[in-house]
Amino acid sequence: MSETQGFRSGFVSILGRPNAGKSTLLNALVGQKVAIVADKPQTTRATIQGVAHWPGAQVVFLDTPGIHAPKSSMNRRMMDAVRAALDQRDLLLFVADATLPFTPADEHAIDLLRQASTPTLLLLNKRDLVKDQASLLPLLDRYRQSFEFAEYLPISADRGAGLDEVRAAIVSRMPEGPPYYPPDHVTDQPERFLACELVREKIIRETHEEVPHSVVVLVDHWEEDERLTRITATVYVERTARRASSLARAGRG
Ligand SMILES: Nc1nc2c(ncn2[C@@H]2O[C@H](COP(=O)(O)OP(=O)(O)OP(=O)(O)O)[C@@H](O)[C@H]2O)c(=O)[nH]1
Ligand SMILES: [Mg+2]
Repeated sequence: MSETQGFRSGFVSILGRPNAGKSTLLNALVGQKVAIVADKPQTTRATIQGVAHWPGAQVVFLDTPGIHAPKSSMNRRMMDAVRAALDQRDLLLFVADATLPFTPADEHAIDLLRQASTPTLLLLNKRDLVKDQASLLPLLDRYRQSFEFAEYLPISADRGAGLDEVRAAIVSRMPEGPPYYPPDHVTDQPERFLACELVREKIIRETHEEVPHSVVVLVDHWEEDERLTRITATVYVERTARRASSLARAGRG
């Protein structure tokens, strides 16, 4: 009997419209924060890998930018990243916001699923914000009319509600195979990128209007001693009048 017999492993992409809660779900499934989260659309700009190590299974998740009609070159790059995340996946998770009605923009997002022909779970997120859970049924039906999902699960990624069912639905669809990564591998993001992302998250959360979308954060200095990691980063915004510098300090361990 081989060592990996019965072990399951596979690749799963998390897709959906901006602000649906994809990155929140990634963090919840992986069990730690690998992607930044904010209540503004287009928080995630590139695909972010997060690896979940569960008993008997390893799942390599890819979080993606929200599906939207691209208007700028950055938006086009974001949509290229979404399309790339559809390739060679064992399963897709389509995250939708339970508090919003079904619109043509949802139909447009689902068009991408049609091109992929990969089994897809519909995860109707933010169910904690819906007082009357029965009202979710017509919305689920509307999604069902548009596309034949493999399963329909109302969840709250934020609160962890319904995630046991999600994990079970994912694992049951992973092929048998050995783990792809060692147990301590959680993300492919370099520490420096994560530091920049955490600064960007705070800026997105604290600013409004055009600022959140024009922010770029770059690390200038990275200094580690036994107790502390000192990180100096510069925050760039599109207009020079808004240029600012920030010093972020993070404790280690
Ligand atoms: N009430 C509630 N809020 C949630 C839930 N899941 C996510 N949110 C909030 O929804 C907002 C968007 O969450 P994100 O995880 O950044 O959404 P996203 O789909 O990754 O967004 P983009 O990266 O911009 O496409 C944040 O304010 C989250 O805290 C949930 O289950 N319940
Ligand atoms: Mg995101």
